[in-house]
Amino acid sequence: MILPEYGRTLQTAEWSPVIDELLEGQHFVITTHENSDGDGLGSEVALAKVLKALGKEVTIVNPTDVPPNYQFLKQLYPINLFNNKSEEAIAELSLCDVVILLDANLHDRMGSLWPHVSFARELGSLKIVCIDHHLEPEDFTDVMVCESYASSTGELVYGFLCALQERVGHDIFTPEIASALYVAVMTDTGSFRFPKTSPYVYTLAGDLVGKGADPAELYDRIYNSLSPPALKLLGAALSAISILDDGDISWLFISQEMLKATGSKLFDTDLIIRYLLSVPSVRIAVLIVEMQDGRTKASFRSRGNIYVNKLAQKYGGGGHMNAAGCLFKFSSDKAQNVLLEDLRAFLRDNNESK
Ligand SMILES: [Mn+2]
Repeated sequence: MILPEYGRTLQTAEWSPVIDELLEGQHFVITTHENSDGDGLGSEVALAKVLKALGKEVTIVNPTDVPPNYQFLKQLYPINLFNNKSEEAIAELSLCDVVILLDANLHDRMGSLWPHVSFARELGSLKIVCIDHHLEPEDFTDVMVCESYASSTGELVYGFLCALQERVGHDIFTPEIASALYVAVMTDTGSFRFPKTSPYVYTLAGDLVGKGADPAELYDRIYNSLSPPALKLLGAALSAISILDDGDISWLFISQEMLKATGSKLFDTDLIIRYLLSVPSVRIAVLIVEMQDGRTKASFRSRGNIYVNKLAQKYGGGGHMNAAGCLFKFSSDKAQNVLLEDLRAFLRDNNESK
């Protein structure tokens, strides 16, 4: 199996199509995937501030709300929540020249926003630009930069801003832009320790600190931010983890009942998955969450050369080699049965192809 290209950086010329679109457009909507994370949000804020400073109209509109530990990013740039009734957001979409999708490469990752984007595009000259680092991009945009070697979308946006800076001929980084990008890169590299943390990532992180990002403060805001209910959920979740198949699989199911009993929310489950890989023998970690609307969310993590995005794809999801996820449109009982069986077959296949 071929590993993703590692540590490459895009040449300035390779950014030209994106630079052209962004310098030409006047009215922008920036968005990211549902259940946004630090990479999507930090990248959005950084890019919005740069475009704004270049005299553009820029609105960030997301399909789901900002998690509590990233709310401080709203002080750097307003982040709007889209809901279908929001006339203002719909008007915004129909007015804009360019929609920029960050940290996602499938149209349905835009959630409730997509029907409006697609409608506005049919009506007028709306362009879609995408910057992302997930595997297997879908062909639905006008300009797509999707580089799976990159640790984060933030890493790509940083490279883009360096190229843009050359084109416009003046410094475009401010301490706030550096901070937003630092958040993006820090969170998607698991604080600079995941496999794609190349020498270049450390260099760019150093540059961002030099430009005014404060690593201690940003780390503290994001990671020391558990609410008491989230801490209770973590306790309940840790004792519910099962280690299966001689230590190959770690498995955790979080029910609505667990969320209710601890007073926690869906986004409080995001911090839990990292504990599932903390047992060295584990090759695949699975977190299954029963959602309020009857659907089931599954997240996968893996160690080494196991492409969990392939597993997620089977159910319409996607992601990276070592981190992926999907959404089942049916109950958690059924999802667990289907998944465990498929997962065992998947691991067997992986053993054979080794
Ligand atoms: Mn990302």
